[in-house]
Amino acid sequence: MAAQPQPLTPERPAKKSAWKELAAHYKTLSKQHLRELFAGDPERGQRMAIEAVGLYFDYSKNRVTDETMSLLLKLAEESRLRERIDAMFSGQRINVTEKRAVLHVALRAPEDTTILVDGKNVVPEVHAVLDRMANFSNRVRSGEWIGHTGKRIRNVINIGIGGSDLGPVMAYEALKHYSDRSMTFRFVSNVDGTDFAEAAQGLDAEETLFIVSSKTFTTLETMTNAQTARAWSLAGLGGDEKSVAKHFVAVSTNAAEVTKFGIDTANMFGFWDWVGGRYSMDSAIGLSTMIAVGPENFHAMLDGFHQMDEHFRTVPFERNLPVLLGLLSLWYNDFFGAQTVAVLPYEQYLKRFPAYLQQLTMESNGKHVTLKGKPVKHDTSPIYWGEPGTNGQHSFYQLIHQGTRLIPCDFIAFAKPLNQLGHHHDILIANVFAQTEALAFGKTPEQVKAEGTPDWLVPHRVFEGNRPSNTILAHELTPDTLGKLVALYEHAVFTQGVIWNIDSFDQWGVELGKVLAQRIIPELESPAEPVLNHDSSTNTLIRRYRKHKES
Ligand code: G6Q
Repeated sequence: MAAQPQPLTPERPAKKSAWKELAAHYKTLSKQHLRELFAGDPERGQRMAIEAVGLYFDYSKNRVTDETMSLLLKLAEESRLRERIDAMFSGQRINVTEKRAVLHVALRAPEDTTILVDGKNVVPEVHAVLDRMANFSNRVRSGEWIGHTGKRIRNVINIGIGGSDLGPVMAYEALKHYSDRSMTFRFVSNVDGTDFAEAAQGLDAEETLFIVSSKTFTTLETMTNAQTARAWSLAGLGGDEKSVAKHFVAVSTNAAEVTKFGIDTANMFGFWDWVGGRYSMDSAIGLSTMIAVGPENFHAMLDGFHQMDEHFRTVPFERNLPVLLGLLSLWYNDFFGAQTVAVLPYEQYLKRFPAYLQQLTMESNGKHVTLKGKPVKHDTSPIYWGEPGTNGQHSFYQLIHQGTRLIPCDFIAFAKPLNQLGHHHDILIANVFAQTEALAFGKTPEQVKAEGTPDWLVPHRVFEGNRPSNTILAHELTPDTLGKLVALYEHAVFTQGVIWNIDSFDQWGVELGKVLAQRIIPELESPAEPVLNHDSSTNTLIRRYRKHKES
């Protein structure tokens, strides 16, 4: 058996000197209020902000000093982050438990780049697939690709789950402004039949194309939905099996299973085992995105990704956006004990961005053992959550402002609106700035009293402040900016994974889910009463469900 690959940083993070220094530093720093930090440092708002690849990143409203930042950067150095970045970009098998290279960066590498996996340059293959995708997308968009009965395709339904769904949905919603409005795009992920039923609702099978997106092409939910789609499509097309070739295409790494399903491999768009599901929205998994916005916009998005990749790969850590974003969130997670991070895009088109980030961050860094398989002695990924502003302000922001938990927030905003309506945008952006200001500085009892508030009400109206946030400000939500934003978080996740010394690229917890239900399905469906060997709770629930089914 091949020897287990040796991690590059065998040491536990907590044993690093920077970690110990940060722990000591936390004791004094945590007593300081952002009000004092700003008052004592008039340049703070300018100094603790950087602009790179078109993103302005203001981290001054974090509970950090220059000393904190240099200790965090020292931690990155001691974790040999630079070496690990180089290892990823050069195609080393840094996904140690699956013994795979991790090369989503190759998906957006320009054509003349060389990235070797087992001695073979993978970039030409990437571009070959992109060219095929562009050709296909153009044919669908122009009406040249026609359905079985000669009608043009007006509806596209992507069937996939997890990484084969969240990226496509998020990107479609994010780039809707750039999409072909004469076409309808829908996404089916859940095995709950309602998802398919609602997606197909009102659509004409003659005008509907299904993209079955599954890296493995064995995922229970996707295969169940794909079979249902096949039956639905056939029913609407007079049952002619030949129609499948015109109404189904596949995105997968598994040609054998695609063929078994009845999709011609000529209509299959491939990718590679070095692309993780949650890192695949810019691979062929993005086919629905490309059909929606066109190849040119898709390439602009790839270019945005690539600009951030190059920034991450080459720029010194103290000016490196993903490194800083990753370190700041680690600071709260591991030293302040913060459990969560709120991602708050003030951009309606980014409404699915928090859901997308939940998978990216938590599936990557929700790990309990180190690269060597030893239990970690520190917290790994925080819980990511969020909603677009200003909606969240009228619900959960109460807890962020006045609750008992520390919730670091990432505010994301764009200077230029995509839909200029009256002065909506000034109001929107005023809210971003007001929120971060209020979170940082709060409102003292003296200020509340000065407003004429009766004494008994004062405590209720006090805002402690000292609640940290980042502000990411970009010019406009374009395909290129979207690529940069996604790559920003991808590499922030990478930075954290390196410091935590975990494998950010496997997902054994998800694999378990893929097999768990298989045992119970026949017990729910068998006509004869099954012999059940679960615990007493599960056995009772199964029997109760069977009774309901009969009634
Ligand atoms: C992502 C995960 C997971 C995966 C889905 C779908 O990193 O591995 O979310 O994307 O389980 O898998 P398939 O694409 O193989 O259907």
